[in-house]
Amino acid sequence: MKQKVKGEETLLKIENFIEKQEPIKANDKTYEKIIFIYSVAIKELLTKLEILKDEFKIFYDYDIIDHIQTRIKKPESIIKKMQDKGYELTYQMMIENINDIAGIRVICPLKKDIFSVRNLVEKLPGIRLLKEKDYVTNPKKSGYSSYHLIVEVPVTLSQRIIYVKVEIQIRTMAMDFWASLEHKMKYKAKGTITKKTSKELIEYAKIITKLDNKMMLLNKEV
Ligand code: 0O2
Repeated sequence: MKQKVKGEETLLKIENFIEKQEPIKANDKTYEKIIFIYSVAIKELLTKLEILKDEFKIFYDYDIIDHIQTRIKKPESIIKKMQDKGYELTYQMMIENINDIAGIRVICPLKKDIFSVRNLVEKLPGIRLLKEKDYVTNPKKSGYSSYHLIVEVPVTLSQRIIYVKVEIQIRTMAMDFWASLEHKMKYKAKGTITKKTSKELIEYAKIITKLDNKMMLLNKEV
């Protein structure tokens, strides 16, 4: 199991910083401090991923990553997710259970690049891989396809190093096109899209999978 050396802590363990049962209040000082630490974790990881992207371009003349997006989950989305999962609305429960407060999305040209990026992330010094879900090999019922990693990133502050969870979603440009539109549609329809629309979306996800496979073969031929 993961061993922490002296001077390292997880975000949860910080005494006098987050009181165990303190309720979440978006925009209070505790919230601001926690989100600051998540945003530093994103910066640290983004830099490492951008270096990988540029290294492949310059050394191997290969675009392994097309682009990278980052986001911090909005307080209302955090609270909704916690309510949906039945968690008590405390900072402790938030940090312990919501793994995608800090999110990085890596968009790759080809499907095979997803697995290469996953392997490169696993080898990044200092980064600890906690959990992974391969929705590329096994897409979700909705048709959703992406590779998810939950990693811990060391955030170096003046007095200590804190390990912070970040979710990395790795997908192709085609998968990203589908997922972004599907997410918007579902959000706009407030989760009440018709069976017909759902079926169509699943059908289009299958087309995207075929397209990704064909593009990979074509690229190999070229
Ligand atoms: P948003 O707005 O993107 O933040 P975990 O607790 O980590 O084990 P979790 O987070 O409950 O698991 O579920 P999972 O399957 O890992 O998915 C988390 C995120 O994947 C979602 O975050 C979406 O970003 C994306 N996702 C999962 N399923 C779908 C889907 O069917 N369609 C689309 N478009 N995206 C999906 P949020 O919090 O739902 O949303």
